[in-house]
Amino acid sequence: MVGRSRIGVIGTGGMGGRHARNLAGSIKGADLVALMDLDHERASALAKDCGGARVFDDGFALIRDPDVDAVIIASPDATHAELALACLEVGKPVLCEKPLATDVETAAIVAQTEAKLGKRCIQLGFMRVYDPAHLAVKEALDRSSLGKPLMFRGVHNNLMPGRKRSVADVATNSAVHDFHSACWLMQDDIETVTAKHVPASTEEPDSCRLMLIQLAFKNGALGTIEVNADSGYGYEVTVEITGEHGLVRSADYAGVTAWHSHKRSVEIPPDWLVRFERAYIDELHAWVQALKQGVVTGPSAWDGYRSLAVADAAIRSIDKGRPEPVKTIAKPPLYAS
Ligand code: ISE
Repeated sequence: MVGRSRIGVIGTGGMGGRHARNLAGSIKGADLVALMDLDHERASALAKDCGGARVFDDGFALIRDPDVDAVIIASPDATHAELALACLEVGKPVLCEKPLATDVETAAIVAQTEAKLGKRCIQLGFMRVYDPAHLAVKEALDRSSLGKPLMFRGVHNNLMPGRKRSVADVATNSAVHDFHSACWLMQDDIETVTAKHVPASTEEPDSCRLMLIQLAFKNGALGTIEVNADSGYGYEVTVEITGEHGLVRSADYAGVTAWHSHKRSVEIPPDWLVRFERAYIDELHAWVQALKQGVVTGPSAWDGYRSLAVADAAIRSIDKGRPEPVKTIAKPPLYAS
């Protein structure tokens, strides 16, 4: 793709709206040319805000449109896989928000379909790999002064008052970020998962307020991940890696510290859009630059599938009350590197 890339965004809620505004604002080399949402009014208002993109009522029509070069999928989770498959069908590059699918079997179909094409089209929206705080941890690990990584700790605190969440939703919609971060930073796959949860209410045992997940990596390293569906105070994501010679922890959110009425307070973000504001811009900039080179370089459909395979093991572990193996298909050669 040589000239400016013409991007269509499917889904104009929080995430899709952010991608659209970023595209229309600070991303060089690309233009927002199309938007799709079942909420036509919301999509039209966003199009007006973003300089007049065309508005579609059908995501598949947007994907097939000859004046759309590449697609961002930011619609509800359950639509991601079929829309990604439609992009593969017409060979259009796609930045697909996580999760790749809402179940591991469907995610496998998407990854295998792309693998059969023999060319990467899909990038997954695991934006933490573009987050300065996570990158600083990665760089510290790459300097290898810490020695061999032995333990991963992830804390993922959401703030979603009043939103009832199930075990499957927390595992496939939220924890997939942490599973991907763990594999990315530890440079290894997860072999076994032991998960437990605190229900949001005792009358609904499948509801999930908090999930605690223990990981056993293939190389013998360990991990723990806490996912809190509603922290009650704010939105925070931290990672910490223990190595043979020390440990590295991600820096806290660099918010404002305020002194007032005999108190000192530090700003804590309300959600991921604020906490990862920089990461979303850098993710989109990197994706667009790769489009111009005719390649896809960020997290892959295999990363999306693998994180759902871990989520599936966590769901089975909670259901059966025991450690569960991570079951995956054979890794296609397309994802070998
Ligand atoms: C949301 O969809 C995201 O992707 C956020 O990054 C994550 O923190 C949140 O739990 C998800 O619901």
